[in-house]
Amino acid sequence: HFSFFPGQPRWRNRRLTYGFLPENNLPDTVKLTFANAFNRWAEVTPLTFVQTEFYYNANIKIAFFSGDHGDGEPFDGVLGTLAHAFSPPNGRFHLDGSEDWMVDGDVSTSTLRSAVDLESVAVHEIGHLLGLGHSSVEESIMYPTIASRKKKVDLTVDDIQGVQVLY
Ligand code: TQI
Ligand code: ZN
Ligand code: ZN
Repeated sequence: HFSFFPGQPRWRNRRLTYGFLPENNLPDTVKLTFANAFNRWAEVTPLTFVQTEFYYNANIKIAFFSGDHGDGEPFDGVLGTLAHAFSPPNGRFHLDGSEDWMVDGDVSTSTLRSAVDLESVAVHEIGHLLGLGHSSVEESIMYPTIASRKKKVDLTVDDIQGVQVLY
């Protein structure tokens, strides 16, 4: 079953902007992966997600960092913590730059056993950004474990019911 953060925080506006840390210089394939992940949630809510070039003014700020990056939750290198996102209306969405991120159409990392599917992690973290906690339903996107290399991007009834309580 789905859960929320204490106090059930949620966004008050339906149009949310997201931006990428300029220094990360992300390729279009990676940006498209995030756009696809946002779309999965947009399809089942009244929310729309719009990319903005103005990272510092965006509602949701997406950045890849390695190790200590100044928010008290340092990343730990390969595997372990992959990413973290904060509850509304914080909007910080950080990913561990030390992972071997797997992106559709990118063959360079596909043979590494530690590779982690970027879209799967993004769909999960966006759930947190929107106000969802973890779910006890094993098939759900918000269940707190995922096999590395596995692709898990389809929202389940549990995820949809949870997010529709908020929006
Ligand atoms: N990051 C944890 C997560 O997103 C961070 C975390 C732990 C957390 N407890 C939390 C965030 C409570 C919000 C509320 O769950 S992670 C998975 C999964 C991680 C884990 O790097 O361990 C995914 C990131 F679900 F597979 F375990 C993405 Cl998909
Ligand atoms: Zn962080
Ligand atoms: Zn989680």
